[in-house]
Amino acid sequence: MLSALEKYDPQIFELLTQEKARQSASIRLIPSENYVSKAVMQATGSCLTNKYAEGYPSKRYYEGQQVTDLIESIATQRAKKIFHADHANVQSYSGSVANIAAYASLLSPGDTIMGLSLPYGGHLTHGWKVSLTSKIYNSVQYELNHDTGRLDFDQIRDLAKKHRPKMIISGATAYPREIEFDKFDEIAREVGAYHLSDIAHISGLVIAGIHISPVPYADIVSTTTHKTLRGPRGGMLLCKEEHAKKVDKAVFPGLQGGPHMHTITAIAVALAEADTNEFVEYAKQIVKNAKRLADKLLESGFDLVSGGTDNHLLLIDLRNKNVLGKPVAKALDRAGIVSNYNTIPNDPSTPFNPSGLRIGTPAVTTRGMKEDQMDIIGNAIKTVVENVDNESVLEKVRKEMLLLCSNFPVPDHFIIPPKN
Ligand code: DSN
Repeated sequence: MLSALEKYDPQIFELLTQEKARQSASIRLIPSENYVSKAVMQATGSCLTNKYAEGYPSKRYYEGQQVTDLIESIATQRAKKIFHADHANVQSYSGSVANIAAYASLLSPGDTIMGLSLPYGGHLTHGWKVSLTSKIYNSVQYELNHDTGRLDFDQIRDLAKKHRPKMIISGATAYPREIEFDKFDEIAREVGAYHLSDIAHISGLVIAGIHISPVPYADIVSTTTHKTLRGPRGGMLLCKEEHAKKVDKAVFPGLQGGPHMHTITAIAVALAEADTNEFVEYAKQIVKNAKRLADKLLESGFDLVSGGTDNHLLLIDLRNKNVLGKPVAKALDRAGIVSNYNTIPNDPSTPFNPSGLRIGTPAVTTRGMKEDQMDIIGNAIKTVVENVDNESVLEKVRKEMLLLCSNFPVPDHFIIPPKN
């Protein structure tokens, strides 16, 4: 029987089928991507996409909120419980919007913010020069230590004392080590700054207790919901009670109109899934897999920024391989391994053709892969890096990856048992 989509729009149906096949037949190592459960997918594609709900539960500007109020309240309660937060706002459309809302809630235009520079692993919205955040606010950027590839708290403290930012941002998009949120907080208190912590990448690890949580320290915590947290694409803010009203006002009506209720519904489901022992085991395996992949790559002569990983991602410094990140990422893609090229600290090359490659293990771990499979993937990466222009070798690797994928099918069907 033809599905409605197949019947109505065969062209889009065909493209979706191709994308599903691509996701199934490739080893997806982009550390910010994952596969959601059937329950999350179902909630995302639900009738809640039809509903406007401007406002907050019991204070809406449209009628017909009998169900939406309940769903948003459940999502908020679950977020508060799982992160041990005073307050949660689940309406942000994305992590970027969540960060801008966090600024808007506590800062005025022209105030100084201080975040990790993008080429060192910070996010665009942490004040990088092409982002609106550096135009609205005066942006000061800290870097990683060039020798260790790690956060350098002496440098961060010196910069904070010099520039007296009103807000310091901790968190990153390409940092393989544990982030000492307590140290950030100490510096923020020293200079009288607010502390925003962006845990988009690691929120699933924080929930599972395998990365320190910033919630006890930071004034506001932002996260996306689709990376290690394994929910739909969305954003979320957590904060101390004293900032709750300001945060809510900044999200709506400050920045957004109607919240995406289908996404909020799916966030609620993802949070229930994350509140299980299965999820904790999953998160632990993500880190075990990343560490094993790191060991395998080090053994094969690769340089890793900071020498390894504590979390879900690795940053390969390709300079000793005499090849840049972009041709490697493209060759890997042809060989069935999907990654992204990335800058490394103090990169001698350009951001559009940098010296590094960023890989991570959340998606392959969802497929059920473990340490033995990381060895296979590590060997495949080595072969590809040494044969970037050799199409027959890449084709051989692609077949090996296809076999690996067929042994670990996409968890189209994975169901996390609900907690009783
Ligand atoms: N694009 C996200 C990532 O890949 O880390 C950050 O926004």
